[in-house]
Amino acid sequence: MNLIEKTDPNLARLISEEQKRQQNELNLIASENFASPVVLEVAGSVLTNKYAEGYPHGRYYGGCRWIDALEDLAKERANRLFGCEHSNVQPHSGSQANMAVYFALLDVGETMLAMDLSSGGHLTHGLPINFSGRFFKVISYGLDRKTQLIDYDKVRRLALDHKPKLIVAGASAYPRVIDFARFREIADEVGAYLMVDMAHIAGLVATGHHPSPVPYADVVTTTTHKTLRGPRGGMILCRKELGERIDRNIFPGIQGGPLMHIIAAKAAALGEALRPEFKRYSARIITNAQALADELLKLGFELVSGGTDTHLILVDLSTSGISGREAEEALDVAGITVNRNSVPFDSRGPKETSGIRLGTPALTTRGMGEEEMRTIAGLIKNVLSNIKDRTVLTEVRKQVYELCNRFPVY
Ligand code: DSN
Repeated sequence: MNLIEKTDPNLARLISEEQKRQQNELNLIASENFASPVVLEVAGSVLTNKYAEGYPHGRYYGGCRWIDALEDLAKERANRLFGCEHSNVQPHSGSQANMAVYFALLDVGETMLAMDLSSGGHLTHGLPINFSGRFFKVISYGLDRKTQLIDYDKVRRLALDHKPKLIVAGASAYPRVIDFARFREIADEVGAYLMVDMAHIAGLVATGHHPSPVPYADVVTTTTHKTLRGPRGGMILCRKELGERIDRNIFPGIQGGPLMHIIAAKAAALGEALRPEFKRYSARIITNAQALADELLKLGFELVSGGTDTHLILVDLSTSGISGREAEEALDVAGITVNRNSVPFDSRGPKETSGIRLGTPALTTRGMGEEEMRTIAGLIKNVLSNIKDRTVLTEVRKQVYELCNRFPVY
């Protein structure tokens, strides 16, 4: 940091302010985490200087001998961690991982079946204004109104009616275990490929705390920075016979030069995830989420599906009189960072929403446990019962600051 301070104080100040924000606020964004100092160091290394278009031992640039070894290492660790035959560690993001898979398995205009965004899916699972919705014919499935779980019977009916070439499972706002075996059965019945986007749960899958999609899916995509706690980026895992098609659709299909500093940081994070400490961390993410959910329920909140099996909780504020946006903004003032989120069958639009999404990966990395989760549920209750009362918000802000002080991020 010293060098930046000397040479570019304006930029240094902005980074330092963000670092303070991360230390002094409670990060409950389900898709965020704190990468380890090693991952940060590797992501900031000289590897950023190297172009390496192509794949290990088949590059379009000279000087790639160490880069090749490094990408091989990342792939070998990904294969070992997830028990898969082939991995591609080059996707710059989860969206690009998904794009490459769609282009590998579908022609433009062909049909895919995926979960819609308002039920907990993702932009790249077929939102009409996303590339996925523009390039492909997308049929969407959602949740059962009563149980708020994936309506597998409806998925099957839609699959039988529309004969998709690809079925996509996986979500960005679904708190329960996903039944990948059931998805496989449905895909087999209609002769579809099955892709699982496990971005949110990758860390839990790595440690066996969520069933793995790898034995069931033709292709699995993920990001590397959520529960997996690596650098921002994406990754694709698949069976050997699909490997070449997938690789070609990342490069030269949709990407140019790989980000070698990020691929090295992925290798570092995958190495960390292979250690026993990560397994314990992963287990604590879930016990923390369940403690938070339990306390929120005791305090009278409604949770989508009544709780969680994972790192993620969806609080349904429909009957509380406040919207997701209002809740997000009041919590932000009090130093509690969350995101507004649609709830199943939401009557409000995506800018307003009727819910908030909470997740425990980041706070668990800080070392917080069930006791802190119960305290935080109380702070959330206090804020959301008094969203217009600045005195209450300021008082909660102080409590948040004190709690954060006890759990340094770095
Ligand atoms: N934006 C991510 C999330 O918050 O879940 C998904 O890409």
